[in-house]
Amino acid sequence: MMVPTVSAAVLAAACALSIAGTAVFAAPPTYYPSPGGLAYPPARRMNLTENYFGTPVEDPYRWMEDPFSKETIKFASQQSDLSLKYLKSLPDRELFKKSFREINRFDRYGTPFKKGEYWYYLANPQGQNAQSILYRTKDLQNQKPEIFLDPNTLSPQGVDRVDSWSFSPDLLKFAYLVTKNETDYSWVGFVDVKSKKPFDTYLRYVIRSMDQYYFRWASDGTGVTYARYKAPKGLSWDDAGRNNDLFPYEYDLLFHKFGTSIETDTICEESVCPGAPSFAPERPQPQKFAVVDDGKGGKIRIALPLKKENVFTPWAPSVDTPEFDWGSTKQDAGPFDTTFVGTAGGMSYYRTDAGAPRGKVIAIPEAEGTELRAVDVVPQDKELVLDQSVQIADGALAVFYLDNVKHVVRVVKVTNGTSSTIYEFPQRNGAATDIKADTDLQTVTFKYETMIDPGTIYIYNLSTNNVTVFRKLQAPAAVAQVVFDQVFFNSKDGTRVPAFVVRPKNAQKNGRNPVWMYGYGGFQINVMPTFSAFAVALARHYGGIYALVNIRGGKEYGSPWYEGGSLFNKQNCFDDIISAGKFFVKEGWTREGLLSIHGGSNGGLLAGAVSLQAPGLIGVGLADYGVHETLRFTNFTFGPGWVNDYGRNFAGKEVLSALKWAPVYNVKPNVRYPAMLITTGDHDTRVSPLHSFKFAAHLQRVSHSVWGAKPVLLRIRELSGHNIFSLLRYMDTMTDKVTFWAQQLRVPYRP
Ligand SMILES: *[C@@H]1O[C@H](CO)[C@@H](O)[C@H](O)[C@H]1NC(C)=O
Ligand SMILES: *[C@@H]1O[C@H](CO)[C@@H](O)[C@H](O)[C@H]1NC(C)=O
Ligand SMILES: *[C@@H]1O[C@H](CO)[C@@H](O)[C@H](O)[C@H]1NC(C)=O
Ligand SMILES: *[C@@H]1O[C@H](CO)[C@@H](O)[C@H](O)[C@H]1NC(C)=O
Ligand SMILES: *[C@@H]1O[C@H](CO)[C@@H](O)[C@H](O)[C@H]1NC(C)=O
Ligand SMILES: CC(=O)N[C@H]1CO[C@H](CO)[C@@H](O)[C@@H]1O
Repeated sequence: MMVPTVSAAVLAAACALSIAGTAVFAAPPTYYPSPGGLAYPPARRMNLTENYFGTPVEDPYRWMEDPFSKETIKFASQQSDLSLKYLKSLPDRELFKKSFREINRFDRYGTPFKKGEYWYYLANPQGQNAQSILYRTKDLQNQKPEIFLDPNTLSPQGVDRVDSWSFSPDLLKFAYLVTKNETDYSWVGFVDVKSKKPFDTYLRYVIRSMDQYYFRWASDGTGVTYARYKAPKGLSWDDAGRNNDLFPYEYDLLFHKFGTSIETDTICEESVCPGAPSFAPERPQPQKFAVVDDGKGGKIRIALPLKKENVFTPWAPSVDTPEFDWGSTKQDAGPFDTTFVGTAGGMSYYRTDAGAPRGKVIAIPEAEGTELRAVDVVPQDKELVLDQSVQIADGALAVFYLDNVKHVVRVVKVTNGTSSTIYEFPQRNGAATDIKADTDLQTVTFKYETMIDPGTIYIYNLSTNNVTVFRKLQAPAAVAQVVFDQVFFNSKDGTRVPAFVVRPKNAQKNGRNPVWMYGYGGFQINVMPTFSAFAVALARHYGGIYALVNIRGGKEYGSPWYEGGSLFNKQNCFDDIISAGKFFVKEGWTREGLLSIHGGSNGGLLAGAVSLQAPGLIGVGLADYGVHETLRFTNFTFGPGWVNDYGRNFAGKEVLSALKWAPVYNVKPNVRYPAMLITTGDHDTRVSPLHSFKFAAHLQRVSHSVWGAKPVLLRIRELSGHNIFSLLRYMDTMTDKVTFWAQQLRVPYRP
């Protein structure tokens, strides 16, 4: 969940922007019929021009920002009918879908963890369930564990995924949090651990997080404290999420007493919330600061984040739909990214970038006072980037480094303020995922996978100082026909950028291979080489090359990699992936026009912007749930939390910088743009569908000014939002994309 960083005063300033009416209204383009007989629904243009710091900017489709207007609803439903009809008519759709399902047919497991006498873990037998099932067993070797909770029974199409959970301190009760129709609204249910029977009621409109900041058991066992969004106006619970009015910073902390109705849940005060955190989220926190070595002989003062328990995302995306974890669990990027690791021996450990662009672990005494002196316990490495760290015992941490975007896993012993490596995991060609540490057992469990190996789950045990294998996932047979590789190329400004590549073993450098590029590039999120059944299927059925490009904006090479791809440097993200495309052409793998770009959310913006900037190079743009309206984004749902990446729309230089690449404001007449499939969901509470609506309307309009324009489809998925966690729905949406892609690039299906 993105934490907003903009204060109310700042938002008010943003709203003071005036609407001027003086700019020249663009002449309507020449009228050519739409491609393939596609009759785009008409979209009214308003005469509306806004003046941003002296630059007039037209916004003719402003009316689409109102999700409740009849006009918007009609526009959306006509676009939806048009795109669905088109996509359903594509050949090979059923063939691909069937085969993709087969390629996904292998037993999936999450990493195990222990609570009381049971081990718990997720599994999706043969990948045939929409959602993984939570099993438990007293003996990990037992091949016939009992089902503890089956999310597939919770909603008709298995859309609703159990997202996180929490055991009561006495381990007798279990609460699980479910994302509702892929939105950011959740509900919570309760289970009696012993009998596995549900009890009490369901909580609604709950914030999608169960860390102790938002969810806590009453110490006397009588109820729970939880964070609840204001219910959206005019919508029933069943419809919640179908609008723009989820304001992530407007919520209450409530106490729910077991045995009572949620209608009587009370807003939390110290007196009514037994065992609740001693703070309510909206009240000011006692802020602690630490003084950290800046690495150059000086000191920096940093704010410390709240101490959170070893929070993990139990339903790790790598179990089911790796491509769709669009930064949902990452906190907003501050000037120095600092995260809590653990507490031991009177010290607290934090991972930070302060004074260490590649990251380090610092220790701070557990003392009173607000300005505490930190010591570096795991200093910055000369080359590797310290991605994350977890505590496994009083004096032991597991440290996950990045070596050119591949994980190096080490265990370090910490004594008297310094550390030494006691164990290094032998593999270093992939990604460590689904990491869980347990300081009682003194273990860390993780999965180690690559793009063509679904991975093996390991349990590292401090007392043996070695790993044992919990499960090895069996790769589908089709992986025998592909190779996995990493390449490096230079971007426009000379920066060396890596890309992971999955390609058919027999691919020749004959310029005839279609290339599918994927990127994200933002919010300090690293794109790791996790298993991709899709990359395998693409190679198998279309001879396609899948390239996961580690463009700037993530932290693949530490904090400078993020700074180099955000705010005034955002254009570097686009240049990086365009340079990747040129590299694949130059190397002889493909040719101009046979390349495509795909991304979601911030990566949807990438796909949109790059399709506009490199129309000859890119043949198809696939922009999912994208942020295309990067001038007015702070006005909608989670937008205020994104200003570190896109700029603040009340700050002159930042607006003028964003204006150069903002997709909605850069569609030009007389350009033959790539074929575009713009996907959004009617329940996207994170990035409102209006971003995609406006972008599609602009593209469809200018396509009438170009002879031979390519199709522009706006696909609006139903009961769908930003959190796609159902394996079956993931397969559906990838089938839409790949069949459109193949038709547009004229790539035949190979049975
Ligand atoms: C947000 O919406 C309000 C109401 O439509 C408008 O007055 C304001 O200018 C918008 N603010 C921004 C930053 O777009
Ligand atoms: C657009 O609005 C402005 C200001 O109200 C007006 O001067 C102009 O004539 C209008 N243009 C069109 C094409 O209606
Ligand atoms: C711990 O480190 C401090 C400072 O470096 C040193 O003075 C002290 O002797 C050390 N203690 C032990 C037990 O090594
Ligand atoms: C860790 O190793 C010790 C010593 O072999 C063993 O007793 C313990 O059960 C192991 N822990 C786990 C979680 O496997
Ligand atoms: C550690 O475990 C691995 C795999 O279980 C095994 O191959 C290796 O020999 C072990 N190493 C030691 C030092 O025991
Ligand atoms: C398809 C699906 O699962 N839809 C669900 C959306 O959310 C409502 C309210 O939770 C459920 O009733 C629907 O089943």
